[in-house]
Amino acid sequence: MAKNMTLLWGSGSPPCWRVMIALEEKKLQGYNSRLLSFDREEIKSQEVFNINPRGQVPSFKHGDVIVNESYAACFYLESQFKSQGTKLIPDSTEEQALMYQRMFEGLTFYDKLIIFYEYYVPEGERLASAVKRHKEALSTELKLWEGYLHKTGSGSNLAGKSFTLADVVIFPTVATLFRFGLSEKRYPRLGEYYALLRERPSIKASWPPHWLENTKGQDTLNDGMYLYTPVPLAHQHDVPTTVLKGEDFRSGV
Ligand SMILES: N[C@@H](CCC(=O)N[C@@H](CS)C(=O)NCC(=O)O)C(=O)O
Repeated sequence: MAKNMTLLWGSGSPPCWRVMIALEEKKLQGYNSRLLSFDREEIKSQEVFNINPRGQVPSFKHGDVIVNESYAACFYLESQFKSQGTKLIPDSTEEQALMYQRMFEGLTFYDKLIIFYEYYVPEGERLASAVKRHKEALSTELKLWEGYLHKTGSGSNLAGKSFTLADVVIFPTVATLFRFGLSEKRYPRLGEYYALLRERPSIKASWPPHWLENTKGQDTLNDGMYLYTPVPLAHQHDVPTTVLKGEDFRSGV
């Protein structure tokens, strides 16, 4: 039981999900889990600022130790609980090197999630040409990851045979893409990886609750460039809008 740990988190947030998977893998269930909505009153509340001066989630505390950045929290949990639960940093030189490489590439991958464009870019500043460029960049990025998974081989994890921190931090990005309609036909290796890992107990246990409530995702990336608009409360990552229409946006990523 991890009663001296507190995690403030939001449903469907990939950075929060990373920390939740790490906690599950390290057998740290029983932590004080606080699900917040992305409404200003909750996400910018004193409760969040007391832990995270950025007013963001994840906000994570272990005793008096605060580690908010999702990657930092995952590394911290692995190093503090090395011999507990799953060993998330492999011993083999090759696997370890590949794990670090993929983990940090994972940040670039996450940055390319065009589905959050509207969340981050105010209405008056959105440009059709920028969406097109972002879409192309995502497509190029996805091809890279298809290639990586092709190389590691069918049924393997991102850094090889073991489940590692690379999977902890990158799986939420992959799952988010499929939730938003990424085509398994177009990206079969990513589809296989997603299907394999979504059955993993740590991942099932931490599955975003609003995805469970509403099992149908969106076609954002599949049949057109429907962009994301934030809405209040727990369903914030799942509302389709058709703000930018036109031929440029009718093809999938
Ligand atoms: N670099 C941070 C990113 C955290 C982050 O962007 N959190 C988002 C949720 S996915 C958030 O709290 N957004 C609300 C806001 O910034 O107001 C990490 O990896 O932990």
